[in-house]
Amino acid sequence: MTNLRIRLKSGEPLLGTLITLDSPEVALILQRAGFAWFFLDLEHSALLDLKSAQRIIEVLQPQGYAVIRVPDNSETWIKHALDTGCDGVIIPHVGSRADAERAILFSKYPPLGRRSVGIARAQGYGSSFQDYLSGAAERIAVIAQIEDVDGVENVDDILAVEGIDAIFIGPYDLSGSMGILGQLTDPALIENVNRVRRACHAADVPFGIFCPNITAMNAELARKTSLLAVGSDTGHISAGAASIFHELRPE
Ligand code: 3PY
Repeated sequence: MTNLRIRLKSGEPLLGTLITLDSPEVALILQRAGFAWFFLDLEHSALLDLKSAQRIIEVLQPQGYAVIRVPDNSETWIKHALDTGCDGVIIPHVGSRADAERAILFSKYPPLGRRSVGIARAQGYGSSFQDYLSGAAERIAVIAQIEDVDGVENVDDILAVEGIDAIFIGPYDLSGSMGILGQLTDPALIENVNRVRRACHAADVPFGIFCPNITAMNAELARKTSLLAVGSDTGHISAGAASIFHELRPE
């Protein structure tokens, strides 16, 4: 399968969803439903840890792309996450050039960064060690999440950092940082999202966004957005179950 970095560059939309449950089965069901990439949310889920994330990645690859959102932009989290063999990392709250440079420093092997060398699933537990080391720069996507006003203000500086493979908007946190938490249709939020979108297009860097629902996702698809995540595993289960009761017609 084409690696995630190359796939992102193709500009063809990639549809995914958030994974928050410690369940390879649920992830597999969502993959069979059609999702192509998976946003494993270690920033927020109390159920996912690196071990459960790796088990989920094992069932999703190679048919799908699995990306870990690390809890923070730290060397320890990023190197542990990448050693699971995921296809990329999402770094939350990238607000400045310095934040973007840190993410690259910790995600890329030398000479671009200083990721240290482990012997884990990513490296085939040693069996494909050299291949992984030489292919990692080409294969692993580093996705910077812009979800604060600072990130919007500094988007051009963030995009200028070599190694940033895509930008992904967190609309909820962005709305919170603007003082309009959860108001995702507010024109001021939409303008900030579009500002980042325009900067990504100008820099030829893939643009992505979290979509709370299918209406938002269709609107993004119409705009040819590259990287889309709609809803979450728990949300899909909940909506599926609720639809039974909405449509129930007792005699
Ligand atoms: C947000 O909307 O803030 C998110 O981080 C969702 O990915």
